[in-house]
Amino acid sequence: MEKSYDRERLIVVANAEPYQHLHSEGGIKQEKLAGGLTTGLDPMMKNSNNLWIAWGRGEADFEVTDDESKVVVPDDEIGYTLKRLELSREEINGFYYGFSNSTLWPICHSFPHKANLGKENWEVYKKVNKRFAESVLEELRPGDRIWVQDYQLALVPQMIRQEKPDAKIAIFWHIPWPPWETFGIIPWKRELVEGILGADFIGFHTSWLVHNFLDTVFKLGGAANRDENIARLDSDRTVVNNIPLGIDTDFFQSTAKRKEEAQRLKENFASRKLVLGVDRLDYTKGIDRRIEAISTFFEKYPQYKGEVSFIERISPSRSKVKEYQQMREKIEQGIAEINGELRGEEWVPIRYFYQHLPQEQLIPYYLAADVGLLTPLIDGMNLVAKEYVATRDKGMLILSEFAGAAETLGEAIQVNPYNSERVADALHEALTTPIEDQKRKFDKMKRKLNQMDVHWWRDRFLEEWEISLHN
Ligand code: GDG
Repeated sequence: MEKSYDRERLIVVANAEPYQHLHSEGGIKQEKLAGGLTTGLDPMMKNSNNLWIAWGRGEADFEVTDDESKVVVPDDEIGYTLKRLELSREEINGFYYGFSNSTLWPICHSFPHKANLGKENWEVYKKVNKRFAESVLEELRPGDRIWVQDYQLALVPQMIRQEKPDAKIAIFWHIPWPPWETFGIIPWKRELVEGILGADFIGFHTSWLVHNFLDTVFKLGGAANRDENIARLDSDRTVVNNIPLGIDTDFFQSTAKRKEEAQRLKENFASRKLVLGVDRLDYTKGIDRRIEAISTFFEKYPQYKGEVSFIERISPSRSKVKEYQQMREKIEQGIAEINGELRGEEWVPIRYFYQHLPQEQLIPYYLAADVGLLTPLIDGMNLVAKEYVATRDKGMLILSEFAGAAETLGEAIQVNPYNSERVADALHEALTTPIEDQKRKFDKMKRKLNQMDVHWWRDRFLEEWEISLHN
């Protein structure tokens, strides 16, 4: 049965764009950007008259847009419209590197000591949120649904609501929502929560994040109904729900042609077993702790020397920020120490790659690895964990209990990423689990991932949003 929202135009508003345009030898080329948010939303935007509004940051982005800053993407299939906003250097520094990534990111991931609480960045954040809101208002037609994405745009729902009280607005928050005593540190906490509550409907990945958000509303003096998941501050009621982002399982399961590449990879590593970590460079991903755990593992279980190799694929991120450069150095030093101490003639304990790969090129790595080791200190979801499982029929997943994905992937070996002894034991357990048990666990996890894939997520979000409008 066709639902009313099938006919309505979807306007996604996100900081990140799904495609960027770059100069290449053969002219301007379009490149798909892989990040958690863009890989999740791109499939649901295709084949429609939908609109995505985002910051255009590719070097040739504005050479391909029309006089309304729009371009149709992707250029090789039926696409949708991408409208780009150009940000000045001052806006990029204050809004993106500043308030978004140096204030909200550390606070929401419960690293308050890393947060910059300077007022200047907050002022720029407000200004840029206003530009996004105005860009939506320019486009808005009756019946449109405005779906705001993530922490960079927290004020946009309320800014649109003030101009268009009847607009249909929702927001999905892709990163954690911290406990009150952490969120409360932000001097502009009330403005931020009021901004978000301009939406009719808010989605988080997990139930505990919904709980934290409702608690924040309550502590700010608002009404938070925990049975019906309803929040109200100085606003109309907003429904809050957990709808975990899924992946495009069909894409990850159509991997037959990648099996040969996976085989070649395996042969290159001169190891009986491979353990894989894939992360964006970030302190939340717990990469340095993982390196420590690998060292503990070889100390405690020396029988695996020469037998097991770790592959650490790190994708560059925020590389202009000094702290991220230092983090990279520390990780590389840790890896060099372990390799220097333990490596054999052919065998290398840790193979490290600092490079971003297009998503389809990650598949041979997923296929080649006997164990997936994803141990973020905290993560809204962690899509890589889901992708690793979806690609394979058997194997073992070791997953941080502080990743949102742990709420769905209960059959993974769940670990405290700070406890290197526990991670080392989990590795031993994973490497000795009989194939039949592995298959059983993977079968259960895959069933859930197939059922709760990215299309389910989109439909579920739109349905729940629709219901929230009528209650
Ligand atoms: C944020 C939250 C939340 C492609 N090539 C590489 C690579 N990709 C793709 C992966 C995956 C995505 O990027 C990474 O997603 P994650 O969820 O693992 O992590 P974040 O980028 O931190 O995403 C996160 C997500 O938003 C969605 O809501 O799950 O909690 O932090 O699809 O296939 N990833 C890496 N290297 C590559 O070369 N690491």
